[in-house]
Amino acid sequence: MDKKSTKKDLRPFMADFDLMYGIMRNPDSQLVRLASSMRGHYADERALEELIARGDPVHYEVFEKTVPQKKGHLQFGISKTYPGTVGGECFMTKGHYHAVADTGEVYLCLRGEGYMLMKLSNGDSAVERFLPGNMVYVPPFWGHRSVCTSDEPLITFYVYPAEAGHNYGDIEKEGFPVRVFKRAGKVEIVPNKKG
Ligand code: PAN
Ligand code: ZN
Repeated sequence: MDKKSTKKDLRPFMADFDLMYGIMRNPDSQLVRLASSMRGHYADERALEELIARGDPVHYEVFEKTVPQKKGHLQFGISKTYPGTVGGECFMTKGHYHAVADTGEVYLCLRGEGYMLMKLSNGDSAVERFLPGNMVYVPPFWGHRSVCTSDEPLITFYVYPAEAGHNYGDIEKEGFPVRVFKRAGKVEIVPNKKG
């Protein structure tokens, strides 16, 4: 390959997806969040500690191609949230606002089911359903968290402005206005006492 067409120069490139399984075959990075990285996020802290003691399972993974974190570029990847519950509460991502707050994001659901919980810092909130083929539009300024309610991983493909960054802000303390539980196969969305 010509030296000028290396990845470093960010020439056009290709990411290879298996849409059937929702896999990116050639990611540059993989982020893994275990139960032990989720302290403070679930309602039942004791159930989380028990889960950590029983083997600290993976809650979600994020696979990305590396692009410059600069205005003009687009960051994209696959987010994979595993099935499971913590005291009945469905496995979920931590959730964040974007550090550059006026940047949106799209999430296209490829496999599995769940919800995108969203909120504004003024107290407004929204919930959208993830089903294969559903695309959730997260407008600028909205904090967002994915929740898996299926018995298989919730897999989404996302794209956002590469300069956006992450701001975990009030989310660790406040959570989102609702929590998603699954008990005896039944999904329930309930108000969050903390949120
Ligand atoms: C995604 C998320 C990813 C993990 O890439 O970062 O799903 O979620 P947390 O960052 O909340 O742990 C995204 O929304 N980026 O903006
Ligand atoms: Zn985001």
